[in-house]
Amino acid sequence: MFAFSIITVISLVTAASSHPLLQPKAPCRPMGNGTINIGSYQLYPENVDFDEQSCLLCKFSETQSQENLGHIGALYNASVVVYDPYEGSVVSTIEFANITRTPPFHIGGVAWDPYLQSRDGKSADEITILVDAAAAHETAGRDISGDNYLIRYSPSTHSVLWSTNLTRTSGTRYGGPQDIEHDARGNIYVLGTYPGTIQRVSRTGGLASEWFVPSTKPLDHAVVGYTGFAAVRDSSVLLVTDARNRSAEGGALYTFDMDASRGAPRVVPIAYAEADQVIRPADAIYLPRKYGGEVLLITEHDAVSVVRSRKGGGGKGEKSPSWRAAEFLGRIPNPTELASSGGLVTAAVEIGGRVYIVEEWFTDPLVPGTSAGNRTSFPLVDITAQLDALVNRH
Ligand SMILES: *[C@@H]1O[C@H](CO)[C@@H](O)[C@H](O)[C@H]1NC(C)=O
Ligand SMILES: *[C@@H]1O[C@H](CO)[C@@H](O)[C@H](O)[C@H]1NC(C)=O
Ligand SMILES: *[C@@H]1O[C@H](CO)[C@@H](O)[C@H](O)[C@H]1NC(C)=O
Ligand SMILES: *[C@@H]1O[C@H](CO)[C@@H](O)[C@H](O)[C@H]1NC(C)=O
Ligand SMILES: *[C@@H]1O[C@H](CO)[C@@H](O)[C@H](O)[C@H]1NC(C)=O
Ligand SMILES: CC(=O)N[C@H]1CO[C@H](CO)[C@@H](O)[C@@H]1O
Repeated sequence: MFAFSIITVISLVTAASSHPLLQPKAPCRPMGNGTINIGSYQLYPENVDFDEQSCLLCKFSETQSQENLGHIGALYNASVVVYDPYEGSVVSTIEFANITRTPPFHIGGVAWDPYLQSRDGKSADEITILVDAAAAHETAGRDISGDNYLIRYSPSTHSVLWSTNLTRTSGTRYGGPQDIEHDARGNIYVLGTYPGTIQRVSRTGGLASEWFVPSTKPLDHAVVGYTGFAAVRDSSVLLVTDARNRSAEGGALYTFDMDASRGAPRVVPIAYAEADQVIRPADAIYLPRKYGGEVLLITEHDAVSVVRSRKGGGGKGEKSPSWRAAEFLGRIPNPTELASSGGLVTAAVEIGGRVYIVEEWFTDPLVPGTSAGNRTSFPLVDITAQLDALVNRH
């Protein structure tokens, strides 16, 4: 498992939202079908988020990392590209002084906060950005040196609202933050992969608290644990994938209750139609809005696994899926032509009713003197038809 990073998820709204103010001004226009090719030199996207307020895509870019041992001080191109999927054009690129193209930094995730109340009749729009030290992802957690930061950014004023140093809380005990989520109460959650931790930060910034850290002493950070998380909109359910399954090959799925003062994982048993099936979480996970938080996409680099929450056990009138148990619906493979060129599936995103997978190339040689390889076009592959077929077949 090398150099994977991130993934973030942010666009789910249940049909019967209890927060009318949180609804977008108007639903984003439906997208036409087919792959979207984003023309942007050295974009190397890791993480994509669709902003329902502006209907723009916040595209996160980070350098692919060089695998050359002994050359870990590789160059980085950590920026956030704002992309208009309807016009098919890059709107702007957000760069951060002393972070963009500055070792050791990656940008580990970008997430639009879906819970901001509108102020003065104007919709508020803020995004949370995770800046992480690259070494952890290049060494599968053996080297967790370097600082990690959370940045709160306002796209409307083009300014950094605050930033906080996550390493002040984690120290040298655990590392590899790579995903962000928000809850309705104004908390930001940061997932760490080595060996699987969750920090919590207030929407107004300040020092991160340790919301979940395994009780194992000493902690072994040379272990690949949590890979991605996804919060069910308007619910306290936070889904977390783990690369480990202590009883079998493959990974595991957990829920956490975001109303709790401390996080506690609870296994989500998954029913498989065939005995040898298992999820293999490798990167981001995603709950497409069109399925109301009931269908989860788990990216596995060579494919996307699709699982669904089983009905029942939700209590409180079951407004949102409980995720107390799940069923495996199937797997959508990465298209062969992309897989054979080295493309790996790292994230998924819904835009205007269609669902896409994000392709990353981790092993392209760097263009000398810059932070990334020479690609100029990056596909978002439309998997809507395959996904609908899997969901409707079962
Ligand atoms: C995609 O769009 C084309 C042209 O609008 C249409 O003919 C085709 O049926 C669509 N395919 C799917 C799978 O929606
Ligand atoms: C960036 O780093 C340089 C050199 O350390 C420093 O002088 C400058 O103030 C920093 N800029 C910001 C925006 O932090
Ligand atoms: C961030 O926190 C770490 C751990 O406390 C510390 O070593 C580092 O200097 C801090 N970074 C900055 C810029 O203060
Ligand atoms: C690990 O996999 C086995 C077999 O597929 C399954 O029964 C078990 O629930 C899984 N454990 C976790 C924690 O998901
Ligand atoms: C891009 O890089 C690859 C691998 O280094 C190389 O084979 C290819 O010719 C390059 N393409 C361009 C347009 O420079
Ligand atoms: C997406 C992005 O930020 N691309 C930039 C990466 O950095 C190079 C300079 O090294 C720019 O030319 C790219 O536009």
